[in-house]
Amino acid sequence: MKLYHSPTSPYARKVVACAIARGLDSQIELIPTNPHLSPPALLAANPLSKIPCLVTSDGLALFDSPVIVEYLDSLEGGLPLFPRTGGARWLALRQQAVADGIMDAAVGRRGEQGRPQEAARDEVMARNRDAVSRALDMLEAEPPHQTLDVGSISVACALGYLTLRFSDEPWREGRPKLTAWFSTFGLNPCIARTKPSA
Ligand SMILES: N[C@@H](CCC(=O)N[C@@H](CS)C(=O)NCC(=O)O)C(=O)O
Repeated sequence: MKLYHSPTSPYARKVVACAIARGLDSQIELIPTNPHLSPPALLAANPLSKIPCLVTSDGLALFDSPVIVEYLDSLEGGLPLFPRTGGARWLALRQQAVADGIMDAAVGRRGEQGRPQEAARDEVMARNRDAVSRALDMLEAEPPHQTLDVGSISVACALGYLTLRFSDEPWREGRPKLTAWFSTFGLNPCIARTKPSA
């Protein structure tokens, strides 16, 4: 399998972390990719020019990250990352959704950083900042379990991205439970081995 990838993309990190957690990472070749340059190989696989994009061993191109991690979960491997039934399943899926929402808002803000001020856009960026703050408060009220699943891995990747790109807006402030959760959860090899550096 081939994965169009960048080490600083939180979505790509989620995919690689899930692959490591399932013992599938050795089957995946990482293709370093800058999606903003729209490289032809990526466009041929994903017309949206976004990473991550996984090309399976059958040649099927899969995106976006929730689809890829569900595909990885369907392969023979270690423990399943999608709880099959019951409350644990919906909680894990909701955590993935909250984490992906944090990534969407934070990646959007990051893309706009350094551009000239413009009122309408600044308003959207402020909404993104507030959405992240509220989502973090939700996670503080109910942090994920230490169990490895798609929800906890996604949350860790979202927090890792905030740590990397928004060090001037420390998400840990006023969120002791989430901070403690992240410190312990971050010791898992799938999270420790995928930690991004600027
Ligand atoms: N919902 C997608 C989001 C992927 C995404 O936005 N990736 C960014 C990199 S962090 C990207 O490829 N951006 C390129 C672009 O927007 O043109 C997923 O979960 O995979």
